[in-house]
Amino acid sequence: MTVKTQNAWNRIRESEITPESVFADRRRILKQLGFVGAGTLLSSSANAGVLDFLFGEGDQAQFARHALQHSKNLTFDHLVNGPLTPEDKVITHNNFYEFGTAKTDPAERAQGLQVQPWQLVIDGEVAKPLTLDYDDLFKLAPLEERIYRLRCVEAWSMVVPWLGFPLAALLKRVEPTSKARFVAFETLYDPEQMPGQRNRFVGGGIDYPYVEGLRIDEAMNDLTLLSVGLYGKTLPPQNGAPIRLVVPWKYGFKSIKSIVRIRLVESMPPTTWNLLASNEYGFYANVNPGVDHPRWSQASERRIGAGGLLSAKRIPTEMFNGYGDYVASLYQGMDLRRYY
Ligand SMILES: Nc1nc2c(c(=O)[nH]1)N[C@H]1C(S)=C(S)[C@@H](COP(=O)(O)O)O[C@H]1N2
Ligand SMILES: [Mo]
Repeated sequence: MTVKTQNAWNRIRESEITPESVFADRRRILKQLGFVGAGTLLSSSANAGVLDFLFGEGDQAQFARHALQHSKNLTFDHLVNGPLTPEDKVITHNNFYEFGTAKTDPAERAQGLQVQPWQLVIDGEVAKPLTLDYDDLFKLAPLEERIYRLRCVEAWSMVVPWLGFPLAALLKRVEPTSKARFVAFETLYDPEQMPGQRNRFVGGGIDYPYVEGLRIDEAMNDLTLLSVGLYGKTLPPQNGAPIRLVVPWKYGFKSIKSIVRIRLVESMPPTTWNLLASNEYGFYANVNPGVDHPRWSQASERRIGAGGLLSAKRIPTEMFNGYGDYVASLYQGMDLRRYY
């Protein structure tokens, strides 16, 4: 349920995160319509009503987030090299192509996402299939805060305090059969709510729904998290409300958002970015500074801090994003150049 609120973030929203070109364009339109003279501030209170009328900003109520009870899991903290990425950056610099391909699109366009009711189905090669409602998502296991690095294949990274529980806790409950060798994930398909699913250009050419997958041993690894929140509260839509995957040793595109189905399967499931460009994105997608993306190096990354992406410092990228102690054994004997 969305609730209209007027918090500080909402008030600074227009000037902070609207791309400069869009901002200038609105100004031009308003000027042509005779609403503002040169030098008039677009967001002045005198023009606010006109803005609401023209662009519906007044209806774009902020998605309501709730505080979540949790404990802190410090097990992996020693692997986090550097300060947290500030919350305002984590929730305004996003990849969620269902809402558009620009980094600011999800925060601007996803605020109305309906997450209640929600259904998450877990089925396939399991003894006890399960259907979860919205409230169930928060009761499956005790919620932990885990601070993880997130490394996007585009060579930027963040440090995020997620709230969630191990995917393994959910998988154990449905009792995978001996045939279950992979886990397939699927994002909500709802073109009415997701403009990128209505229009191929807006959605970056992806065939929706967005799908992802893990090998079962990767899925059962301690690090693999189902996240229902960040920074102490439920997830905002742009970060994958109400529930998303977080796999910190893999490129960010494996961490699929707004999940409606988890299916245990016998053979390797198709994955969205691999379907789109198999020479650029593999099934495994382990962070690996030694294997470059065909169009750019993966040797270093820009860590997004208080200044955002533009002032972000370049730092060396670590094998398995620094989580090798926990996951390198999963890939023993595998040629990671071939299985990228
Ligand atoms: N359904 C869906 N999940 C997605 C994406 C997407 O476009 N659609 N983008 C992925 C990519 S490329 C990254 S880097 C992360 C970004 O997560 P964040 O916006 O919470 O930082 O989400 C991943 N999950
Ligand atoms: Mo990404």
